[in-house]
Formats: sequence, structure tokens, C-alpha cells
Amino acid sequence: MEGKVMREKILQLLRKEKDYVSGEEIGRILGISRSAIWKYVNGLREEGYNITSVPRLGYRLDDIPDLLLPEEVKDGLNTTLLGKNIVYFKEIDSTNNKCKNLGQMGSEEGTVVVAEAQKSGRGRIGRYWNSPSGMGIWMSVLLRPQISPMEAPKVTLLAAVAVTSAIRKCTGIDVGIKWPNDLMVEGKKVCGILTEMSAEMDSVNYIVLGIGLNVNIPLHQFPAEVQETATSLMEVKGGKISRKLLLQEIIRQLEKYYFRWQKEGIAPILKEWRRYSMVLNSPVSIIERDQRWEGIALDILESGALIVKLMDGTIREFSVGEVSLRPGNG
Ligand code: BTX
Repeated sequence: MEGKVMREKILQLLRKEKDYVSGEEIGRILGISRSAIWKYVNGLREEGYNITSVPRLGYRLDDIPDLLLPEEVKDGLNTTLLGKNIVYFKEIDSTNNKCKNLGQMGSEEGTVVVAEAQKSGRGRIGRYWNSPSGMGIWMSVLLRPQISPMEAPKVTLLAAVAVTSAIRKCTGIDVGIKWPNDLMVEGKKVCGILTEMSAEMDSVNYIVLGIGLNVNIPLHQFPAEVQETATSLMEVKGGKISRKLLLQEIIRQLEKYYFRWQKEGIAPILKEWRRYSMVLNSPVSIIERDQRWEGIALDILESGALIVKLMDGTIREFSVGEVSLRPGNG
């Protein structure tokens, strides 16, 4: 049996038993020697699994690491499309870049790329995304919806609703959506969404949905220039949060809203978006290239565009593009 498979089998046995499993028994079930078992157990320990061994009793799994290892994330996930295939990296340049490559190579829809750390995490319009190791969820999902390119911003809308729901469900934190692609807590950015696509004139080849969520980052570890504007769930909650459970819930919610979109269209999801929105009926200031607009955000359209009533009373539509939005009068 191949090493990786054996490692997983041993892990399965320990996980199932919850108490000591003797080396003899493991050896009998898997047909390997005691010294081989010892080698695999040590490998697992190096990955962060806490395994106790006692002579004559055997091995017991006491603690699993808070790593986003595929077998951990798949355990109890219960989705039918998203996360069936999970591609994991300790470190990568950008999960969106990797996911794009996979999209080009024909990987299956629902593939999730996840990394403990990103060296060149990307935001919109060439901006960076700070992605320190083991403290956040840095992930990308490969989607292949049969839509026209114009509809792609809907993926950002549904993802914002899905991730908001997942965070609320897992942590109880009152997170809200800031158009077009941020999730905020207490006025600070906790999550960013970067949707990219490959498309022909009238059809989408694939969409890469990138999500960056600050989970357990202490405030002092953020780069100086975002210390005032960024936060993490841990800072708000006052304690560490399981990244694994949160990632699982995000995948579940994404699947739920993705399927709902395909079945019922975007309208019911927009209803929820409005409920979670932090910008509707509030003063906003929008910077579009070098122009600045002040007004009150009135509504969001199915296209993802924001409707704003400007100071002079005119109504203007802002589409998700090269814009940035700030709370108004600032
Ligand atoms: P954005 O362009 O709206 O935000 C980027 C801006 O946010 C940066 O210019 C910086 O000011 C600030 N910023 C950088 N890092 C953080 C952070 N960790 N928390 C809060 N603020 C920050 C938002 O872009 C979309 C980000 C998507 C990131 C995901 S991670 C997985 C996937 N792979 C990848 O390369 N990008 C996506």
C-alpha cells in the first residue's frame, strides 16, 4: 500500500477508536510491521497530530491540528459538489492563481484550493492580500456555471451572503456586507472576496471565487497600513476560532447558495444581501478612477450594481469595477 494511503488508514483507525489501539491490532488490520506503524505515527505527529503512545496499550489520538488538511475538512462535510476535491498547500503564491491553472487544465467544478499561507495573496485591481500562515482561511473555489460573463458579479453577491451566514452560524459575530466585496465587523474589514473568470464573448469557461478571511490573526500582526482598517474574528470574539469548522461551514453555505442561484435565480439571495448590507440607506463616498461621488446608497441591482442618490438629487448606478467605497462624508 502506498505511504499516503497507509497514513490515512492509520489515522482513520485512531479516529474511529477514540481510545488506545494496540500496535498489534493496527499491524494485523493493515498488514504492516510495528516499526512501520511507529514511522507513520511520528510522521503524523510532525504534521501536528497529538498522539499518545503507551507500551502495551498502543496509540491514542488526543488532538488533531488546526490545519486545513483535506481529510480533516472532508470529514463530516456532507456536500455533493463543493469540496469533493480539495487541493491543499502549506504555502502558495495565491490560491486564485492555482485555481485558475486547475480551471484551465479542466479540473472538476467545486474544486477547492486552500493554503495555510499565501506569499502573494491578491486583492482587486493589483492590490495585495495579507495571508499569514495558519491564521486565516485563504481559499478559492472553481465554478463552471453556464452563464454569460455579465452575470459573473452575481457569484460575488452570493458568496458574500454565504460567507456571512457561515460566520454568523459558527461564531455568532455580527458580520455585515460592504459593497462590492468586503465583509466587515465593527467597521473593520475581516474578509475580502475576489472573483475572477475566464470567458468567451457570450459564455463563461470557469469562475474562480477567492475568499480571504482573517480568523485568528492578532491585531499587531497586521501590516501597519491596515491596522486601523482590518480585524480578525478572534479579535472580535476574544478567543481562537476553529478554522476547520468554519471552512466546512463556508463550503456548505457556498454550495447551498450556489444551488439556490441555479434553481431560483439571484432575487431571493439579493433579499438576504440587503438584510446583511451595511451600505444601504447610508451615506457613501465612491471613488471611481479619479472622481469622487457622495450620496446615499439606495439599492443593489441583480447585476451587482449599486444605486446611489447623489447630493444633487440625481440617481446614479455604479457597477462593480474600478471603484472603492467608503462610509460617507469622510
Ligand atoms: P481588496 O482590493 O478589496 O482589498 C485589498 C486591500 O485590503 C489592500 O490594499 C489592503 O489595504 C487591505 N488588506 C490587505 N490584506 C488585508 C487583510 N488580510 N485584511 C484586511 N484588509 C487587508 C479584497 O481585495 C479581496 C481579497 C481576496 C483575497 C483572497 S485570499 C484567497 C484568494 N487568493 C488570492 O490571491 N486572493 C483571494
